[in-house]
Amino acid sequence: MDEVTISRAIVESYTKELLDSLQVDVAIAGAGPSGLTAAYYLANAGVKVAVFERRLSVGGGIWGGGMMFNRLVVQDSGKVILDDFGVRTSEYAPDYHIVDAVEMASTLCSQAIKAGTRLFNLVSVEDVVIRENDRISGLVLNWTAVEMAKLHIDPLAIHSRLVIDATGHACEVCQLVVNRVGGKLRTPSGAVMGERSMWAEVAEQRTPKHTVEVYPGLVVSGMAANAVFGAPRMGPIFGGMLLSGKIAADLCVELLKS
Ligand code: 48H
Repeated sequence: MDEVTISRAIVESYTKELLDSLQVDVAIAGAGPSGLTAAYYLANAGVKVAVFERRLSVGGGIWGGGMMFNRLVVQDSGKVILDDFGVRTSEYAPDYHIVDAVEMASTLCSQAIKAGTRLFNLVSVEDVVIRENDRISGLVLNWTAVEMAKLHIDPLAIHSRLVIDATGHACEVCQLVVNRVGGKLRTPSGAVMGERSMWAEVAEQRTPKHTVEVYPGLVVSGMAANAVFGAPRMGPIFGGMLLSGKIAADLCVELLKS
């Protein structure tokens, strides 16, 4: 085996995929449960989709389950989506299904990629691309290593017809729109309203409802949707994250038609 051939194979293959992702239909910031679910359904619908994930591992808050007990709970509506992915669940009580967090994280990731998602880990979204009509038209990216080392190195940008903010509690893309673009979000206050304390029942109802186009060209999903609209957190029940990812995908498919 020749080391240079191994290196060439890796560099060429990665670069080809990155080049092919400089213009996509949908760019997703964050590869947690909502981002991966959105990517899976988008890719299955034939949409060109790329996910950019800051961390080395994808799956966001799935892996650790509740307080490091690596199990999660989903409702019937979330189970339907896990069935689509081929993730096994076991019924604990009516409308409460237990899922192995490690199986869920690995399967969501594997299925999203097999469906055609381009997934770039170790890449952080540090800004948005904005156009005259104040439309979000892409993402500004840098290596996470650059971000961590605080190196003074300029980023690169990709263009997309739509962006999904699936960055979880921090709702980083929406924060960028408010703080850097000076944009008014489609929330009652126009700003990021901030996440509230835990109330699983209400939070789970609100996540799908808040999965909307929150700014022209920008859809918000998952925990970010609750954070942006001032809704409570829900703890380790993940049906809302999965449903939100699917709703975000369906919404993008509709928006791409216009
Ligand atoms: C690139 C980024 C950036 C960035 C962040 O936190 P996540 O798992 O998000 P969701 O919304 O899919 O799921 C939320 C869920 O995991 C959760 O935290 C719940 C249900 N909490 C309830 C509670 O009560 O606490 O994933 C977001 C991903 C992470 O992997 C981040 O590393 C990544 O987004 N990310 N990636 N550029 N600027 N910011």
